[in-house]
Amino acid sequence: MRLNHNTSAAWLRFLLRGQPTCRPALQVRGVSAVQPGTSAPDEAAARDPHAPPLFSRSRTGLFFQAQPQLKNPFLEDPLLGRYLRRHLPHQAVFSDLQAFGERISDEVDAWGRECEVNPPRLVPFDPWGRRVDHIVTSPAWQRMKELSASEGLVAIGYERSCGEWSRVHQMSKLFLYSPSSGLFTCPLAMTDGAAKVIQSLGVPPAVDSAYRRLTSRDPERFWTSGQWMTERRGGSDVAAGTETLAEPQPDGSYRLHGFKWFTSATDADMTLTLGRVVGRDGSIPPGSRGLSLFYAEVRRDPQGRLEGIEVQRLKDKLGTRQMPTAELLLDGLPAHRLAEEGRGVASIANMLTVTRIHNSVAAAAAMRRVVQLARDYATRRSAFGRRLQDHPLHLQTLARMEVEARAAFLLVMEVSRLLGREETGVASPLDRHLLRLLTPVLKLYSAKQAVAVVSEGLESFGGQGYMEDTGLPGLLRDAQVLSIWEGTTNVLSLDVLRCVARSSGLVLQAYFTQTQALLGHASRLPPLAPAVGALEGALSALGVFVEEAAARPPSYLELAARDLAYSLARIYMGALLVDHASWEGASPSDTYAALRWCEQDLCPVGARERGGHYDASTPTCDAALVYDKMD
Ligand code: MFK
Repeated sequence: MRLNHNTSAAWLRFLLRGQPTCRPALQVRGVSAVQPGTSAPDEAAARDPHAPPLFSRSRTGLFFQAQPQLKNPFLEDPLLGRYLRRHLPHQAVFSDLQAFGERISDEVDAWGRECEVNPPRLVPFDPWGRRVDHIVTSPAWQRMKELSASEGLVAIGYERSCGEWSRVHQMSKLFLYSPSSGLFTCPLAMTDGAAKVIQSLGVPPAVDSAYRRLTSRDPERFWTSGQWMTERRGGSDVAAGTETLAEPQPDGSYRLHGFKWFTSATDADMTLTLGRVVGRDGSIPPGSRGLSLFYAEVRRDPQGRLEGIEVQRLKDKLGTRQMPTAELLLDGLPAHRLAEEGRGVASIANMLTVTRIHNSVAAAAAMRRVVQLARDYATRRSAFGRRLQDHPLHLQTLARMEVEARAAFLLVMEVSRLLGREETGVASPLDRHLLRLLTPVLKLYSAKQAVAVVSEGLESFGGQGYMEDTGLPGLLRDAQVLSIWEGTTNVLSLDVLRCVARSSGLVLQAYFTQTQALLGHASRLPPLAPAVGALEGALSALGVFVEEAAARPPSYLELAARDLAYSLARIYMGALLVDHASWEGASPSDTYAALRWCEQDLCPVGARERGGHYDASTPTCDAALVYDKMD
């Protein structure tokens, strides 16, 4: 390529820009380029000329990089503040979040770190050879349980002191807590899910006391729950994967026999799990309709001993190491059936909704945390003669991360709002359809965003982002699980198709109606016009796809499922950003975020359809590509 004079002059100017021509680097006995903006220049300038040289055997140099500081995560999040000011302007909620944010930066974050460096371990035998299967957790993990109770991290959702906005209050609090929680948000998600299932079954007498414990603010009474769904045959295909058998007992209870392959937060006090009730004639009901829902207490005496459970081993995981995840042999575990026989999967549907929202809170919170730390670090770290915050390219990268974090946050709050409306009996049919559709969409999309944003965030700390003892790599390892548990991206994409089909398209109708409503006010505001235009275009492309899809074979829709879910996510997130920016209390940065978000391909399913990605020939071509052979 030949450069013309103007172009090469421009490149030359770029290359020379920022070179410290009029600001010579300090030269201290062989140590050059001490960066301004750090403590080193002043110290170096004040050095005694007779002092021993830097980096001699007794000295390690004067420069130490200032580390990123975690400040009160509530006060550091203007979007959360504005969102609450708009929708939930209760002083009590602000005070609660501010005080909790203070606690997180002052003490809780350090406990979370302790959970990471002092992970749980299994003690299978006592000194005299008796099997005890004791899961030893750190004192910090136990403090997290007390904190969760006293801060009402589950209770808020059930006390409902903010009415239909109570879930927004609860999820805001979890959003602040999650990255500092040492993964205690995992047992909280399952605890919340279990409470929700029990509540939706009318709180059967057998679990009344358990329900009150799960939703208690008293650390002495508070219980956590497990959610044992995964067996060796599989995690996604629960119907085919569940081999656990439930033997009816004369008193109406059951004994469970099976092998649970992935039981997270195994130190929980109780669990909900699935099994197949053995008939009088020894028959075992097959398939999804053969699954029933059971409640079991994990620790049945004050010493916390297990009955009918053997812990095979603790899992060796990429992340979430703070939390015990075990393989369990159920060998006659006493249990109660909670719902009608064969209604197991349908009965836990509420749990899936709640835990998937928690998963998304964790995803949005991980993004928010890494952006907060990265932007703080950019004020402390200098390179090439300037602070990182003064490098436009670095700032652009942080701004792109910020846009992703904002979009995810707004969708998390939207789905939490819908859940709150449903639970307080004020949800319209449109709200209920939206909740069903947006829950898997939110979960699958925010999890992917979290991995990408946290990975990008680590890069902004340079090599330090890769160092375990900074605590930063753990953010990435923990984010990676978010797209896997509680339904993988593809399983959730298929769930989107399923709820469209089961509602005869009503969930999509609700989606189009609500998205247009969100754009309504903004369409009159000129600064938002490009974003509104892009969203209207994307919505219309989506409409065309949906209309034509009705005549397509299931195989076509299955191939389109992931792109469809991504399109639903991007368009709805865009509409929420635009709606938020159109509120009179919004800031210019809210408008900027909406405009930036809407510059991407908002409807990938349209473009991919035009590219023939869902045609009948695609699986063959995909297989040929994936299994390409050496010539
Ligand atoms: C920080 C956050 C931490 C979060 C905690 C993480 C802890 C980790 C623990 C785990 O990972 S536990 C394992 C999680 N496993 C999954 O999420 C399983 C993924 N698989 C699915 O989601 C499958 O789609 C599912 C098992 C639900 C489907 O099974 P089936 O047997 O194909 O169910 P089917 O026949 O489609 O539906 C059965 C009933 O459930 C139907 O109701 P009806 O019988 O009344 O018609 C469905 O409508 C209903 N249903 C299914 N999925 C639903 C649902 N209802 C509402 N929402 C849903 N998502």
